[in-house]
Amino acid sequence: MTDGSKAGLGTMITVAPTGAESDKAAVPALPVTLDELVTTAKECRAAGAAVIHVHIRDHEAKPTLDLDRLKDTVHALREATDLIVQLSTGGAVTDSFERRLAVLDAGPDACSLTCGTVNFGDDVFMNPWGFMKELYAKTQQLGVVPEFELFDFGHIAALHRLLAELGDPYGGHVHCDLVMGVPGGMPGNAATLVQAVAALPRAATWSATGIGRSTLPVLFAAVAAGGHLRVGMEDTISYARGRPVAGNAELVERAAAAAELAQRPVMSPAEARAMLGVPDHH
Ligand code: KMH
Ligand code: ZN
Repeated sequence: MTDGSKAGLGTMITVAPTGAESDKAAVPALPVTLDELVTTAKECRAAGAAVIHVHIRDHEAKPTLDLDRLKDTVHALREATDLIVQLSTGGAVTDSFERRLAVLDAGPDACSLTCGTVNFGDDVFMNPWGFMKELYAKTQQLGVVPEFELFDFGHIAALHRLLAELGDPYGGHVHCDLVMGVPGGMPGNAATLVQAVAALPRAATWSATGIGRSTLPVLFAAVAAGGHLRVGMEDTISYARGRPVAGNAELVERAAAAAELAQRPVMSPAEARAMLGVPDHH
């Protein structure tokens, strides 16, 4: 079981505003330009987010890992907000390992690090052991704080192995994100969440996100179990049955309201930095 010693502080909300899967044409509210991303980031900060998990798009709104664009994005988000900037190293399922490793050269505060391969709808999200190890070692060398993305129970076993072989992350603290309800990964429900949390490294903190229809069950289960929250249009584009998400901020507002009701109100970015061991680059 996690010891929960840092979980009592409040609720850290991460917003994942864009992702690599939705099409701008089909989802007009999706932030895809740098301006749209910065505007979303400011709105989500005001609504209670402390961390932003970033995927970027090119001039045609297609997913890209272009290094110059990533650097500009990190810079612009730091200028406009005090959010912790977490770049995705998952990218899109079509991105090469080389490009995904190079994401860290953009100098983010933090990055995602998925702890194993998983079926991803009709695709496969590839994260073999050798790649995981290389990516983790690079986070340690460059001083980027990883968030361990766990889509399935085998990923939790791989995380234990990674920590045993390569030691603590930069910043000295293990923070995990349970990504639940991906077709091919663990289901998004309360019983699965409780089992997954019980299997995490002892001193780890954790957040959870439920994809699509599992968004609300996972959100409420995570709040009840003392976890942190990730929300955003990367993970769901429906606010309610038949009602598309109007913007990321309303998803953050809903998560913040749930945290407030549970009497674990949202953490500021500064509080989240202290919990995660993320230095302030401002
Ligand atoms: N887009 C998914 C294939 C991450 O950001 O690290 C991978 C993903 C995970 O979104
Ligand atoms: Zn992502």
